[in-house]
Amino acid sequence: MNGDSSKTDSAVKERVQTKKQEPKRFKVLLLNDDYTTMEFVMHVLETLFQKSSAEAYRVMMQVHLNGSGIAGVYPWEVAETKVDEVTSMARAAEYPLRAAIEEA
Ligand code: TYC
Repeated sequence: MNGDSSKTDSAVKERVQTKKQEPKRFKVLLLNDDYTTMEFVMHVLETLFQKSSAEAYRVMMQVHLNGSGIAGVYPWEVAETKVDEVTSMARAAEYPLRAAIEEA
């Protein structure tokens, strides 16, 4: 072995990031309205957010009673896609259901 390899090793180590940056996460919120049916909101939660029927009911009631509720938490691009999917599913069924994104 020669002394040069330890120099190389430390040169590499100096560039290693010691503090890991956690990727930001975003809440997809469903918003309450007076026209979308409870059944449709549960259907959205079960199909787009992989909720069990019990969990879908719980989230739907949270939205109905408090104005908004968390459908899921995702990286930014996934959250954006979920909002688009909620919007197009709602429009196709002619409901005014809306979703929003908030930093988690
Ligand atoms: N408030 C609606 C009703 O009484 C139900 C509802 C729940 C609508 C959740 C939207 O995100 C929503 N039919």
